[in-house]
Amino acid sequence: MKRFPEGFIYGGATAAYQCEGETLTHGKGKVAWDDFLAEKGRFLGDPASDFYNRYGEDLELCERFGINGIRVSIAWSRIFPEGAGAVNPEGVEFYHNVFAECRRRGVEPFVTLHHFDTPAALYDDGDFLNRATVDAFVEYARFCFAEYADDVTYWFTFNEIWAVATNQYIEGVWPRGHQARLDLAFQCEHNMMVAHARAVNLYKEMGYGGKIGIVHSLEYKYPVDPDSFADIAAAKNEDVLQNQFLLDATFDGAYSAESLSVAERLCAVSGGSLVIEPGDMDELACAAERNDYLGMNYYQSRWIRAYDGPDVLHFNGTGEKGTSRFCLAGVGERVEPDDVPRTDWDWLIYPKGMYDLIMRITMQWPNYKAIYITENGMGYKDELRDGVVMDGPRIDYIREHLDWNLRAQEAGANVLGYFVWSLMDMFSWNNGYNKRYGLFYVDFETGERIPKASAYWFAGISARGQLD
Ligand code: BGP
Repeated sequence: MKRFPEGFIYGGATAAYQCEGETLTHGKGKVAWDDFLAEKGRFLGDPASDFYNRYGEDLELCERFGINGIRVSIAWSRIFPEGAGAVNPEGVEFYHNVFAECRRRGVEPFVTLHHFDTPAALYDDGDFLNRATVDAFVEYARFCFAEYADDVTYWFTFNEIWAVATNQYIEGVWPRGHQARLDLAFQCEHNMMVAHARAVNLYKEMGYGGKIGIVHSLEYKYPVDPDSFADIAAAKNEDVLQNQFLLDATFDGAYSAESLSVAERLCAVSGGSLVIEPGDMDELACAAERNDYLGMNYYQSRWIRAYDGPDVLHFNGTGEKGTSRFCLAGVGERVEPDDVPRTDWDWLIYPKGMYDLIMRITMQWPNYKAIYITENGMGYKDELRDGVVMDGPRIDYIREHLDWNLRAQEAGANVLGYFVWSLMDMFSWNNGYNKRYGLFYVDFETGERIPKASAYWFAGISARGQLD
């Protein structure tokens, strides 16, 4: 019998664009997704889960099911419709109301400032490749820190810089995406890390009493053949791209010689180079000891082998198992081992990878202070039959990850909470509405919420404080 520590957060995660709906109403400014999705014509960001109108119901469900923490993000363009300048008072008020309801229900809000939804005006000008977006982000952060100082104790600056970098500049599946531009991917990562550091430094220098950190999306990168130097090097390329470059910046405030040499080599593959502006490294260095925690999103790990061919990138956005390809010139090729199960979207189910990553962080960046697992969960084609959803595979997935999580805690890691992705079914960026993750089923026609079997199971874990 394994017990979670006192005060552990049994959370549910959401993100503004994926749950709120009301994408172009109540004074909200546009984001790039609005037109992009409309042009593609497969699905839209409306109605999502209609959280904008139903957050009261969702928080009531949290209270009833022992979910004592919720990840929400603030939609930047609800506050500043143009990204900067005029404020939309209705948007500001909305989040005050959400946070007040959280308090009433005893659900701690963990609030992210940016979850893939840069205001369109800034996105169109280059998103975070343009340093003007960095400046605008810091001003938006300044506004939120002051406005919600009494409402919010736990802040995160960004959700998953890696996802932005890969989807916009490597896989090219997000609005106006490019493919295989490793130089742009690294530049995006660096610039967003500077924005993070500036926001953290601002928060601490203003003397606010809460806590702040960042959410990274991490995957362990194993070489296919652990005895092959070429495979080890390929796995390291991906590791630097996704994990190490960002974690160095976060906790060392500097890039290690290894990360820099991989980054420079890979930028050169795309014909570019990494630009570090004067003052950037000072900001990073100053913020490195000021992070209060790391948010870690973990879904899967990867097996990589050496690869000499041209770029071959195919993203499985439809749930047709076995259609993914990720072979990147200069980096490596992802291979799916036969003995590792995968979801219909080719996501490898490998709970031990979470343990390996947590333990690596405790050893390589021992100043991490604390970790929250800010997302973990399973996308599944849930079916509502006779009013119930029996999502056994999701329960197994969460149980196994919680088990490895507890093993990491027993080995000395300081993990303070775990948020299931997702609290309720939501809109999925590349997959729309048939890839469901929620503890609560959402009927997207009516907005009705129905607790799945996993919600009852998770409530039991929370009530007993242990995994059985
Ligand atoms: C994470 C994102 C979430 C969510 C999740 C599931 O990377 O932070 O926003 O979307 O992945 O991804 P997907 O919906 O693509 O299956």
